[in-house]
Amino acid sequence: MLRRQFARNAHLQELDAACVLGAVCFGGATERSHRDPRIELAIPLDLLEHERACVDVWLSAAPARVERIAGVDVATDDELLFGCVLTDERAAGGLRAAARQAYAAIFGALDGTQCIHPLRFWNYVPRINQPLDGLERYRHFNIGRQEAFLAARRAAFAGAPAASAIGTEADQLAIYFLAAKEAPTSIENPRQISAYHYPSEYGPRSPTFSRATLARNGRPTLFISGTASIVGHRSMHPGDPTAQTAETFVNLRALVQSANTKLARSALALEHLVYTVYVRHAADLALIRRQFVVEVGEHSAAALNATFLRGDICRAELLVEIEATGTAA
Ligand code: 3EB
Repeated sequence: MLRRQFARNAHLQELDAACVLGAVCFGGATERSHRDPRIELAIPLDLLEHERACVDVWLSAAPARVERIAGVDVATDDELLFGCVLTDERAAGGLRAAARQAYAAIFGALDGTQCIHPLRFWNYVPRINQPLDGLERYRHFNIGRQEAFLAARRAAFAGAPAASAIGTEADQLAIYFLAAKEAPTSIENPRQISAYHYPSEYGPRSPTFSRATLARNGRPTLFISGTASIVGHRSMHPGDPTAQTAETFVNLRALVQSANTKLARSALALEHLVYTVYVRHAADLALIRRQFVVEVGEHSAAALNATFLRGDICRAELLVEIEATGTAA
């Protein structure tokens, strides 16, 4: 379902272009060496390791078609759907309204397709940690997002899709997502309070996401949400990027274990997942990468394919956030 490529030596010739739903580029524009992606989106975050842009290519099993519904670009083969929406905050009337409108448009679009069940949302939020009217901008985003889920009668608590929310320096709120015909199974982490039940000290409305989802279309695919050094609801190891990375992996391991329990076999392994690592301070890269390699193995597919990006994380004390995706063996 996901192919990760480094653009300058992408070898996507063997891919059937008709089955490419979308391509997401990090670290600059690509050279379009991949063939005719259905939707192409550039996320304005700097790559910390590779000189070449990195491209995540989302594939379906059958030929896809592209549509634009209510301002939302979608590509679908009727089993799986990739979509994205960019929202100008000023035009929307603020970040909270931008989040609400973006999600309302997405749900409106999904309601008109065969793929009504969102699996995974990626949220790139301009200046996520800055204050706005006495409240952190991330918390405004959470209000608008939850309002949209509730207004659309979508699961905003148990059963919510997986997600991540990362800060950018861009002007637009960028959201992309995958949805499917089959509803996914949501997975929570026994070490963490569900984010949708966070106490109000983290904002008036809780974040709307599950810790992971397991999609059952074809071979099961696990989508692990952005995962950080949080135990219960508290941030752990402030100021220590190595310990935060290690704690994050205790959480990731717990999620992979839960997924394997649901699948009733050990089909998913940490060292075979595809990771994106968001690093708050570029100067911490070496320490975070060293611990990452300790966790996944130096010569693993995971170490080879991981992408390290400079990005802001939604609590000021968090120095690293890690997301992962993997298809069951
Ligand atoms: C956390 O566990 C860290 O608001 O969509 C991770 C994944 C986080 C998703 C979101 C936020 C989000 O609370 C932050």
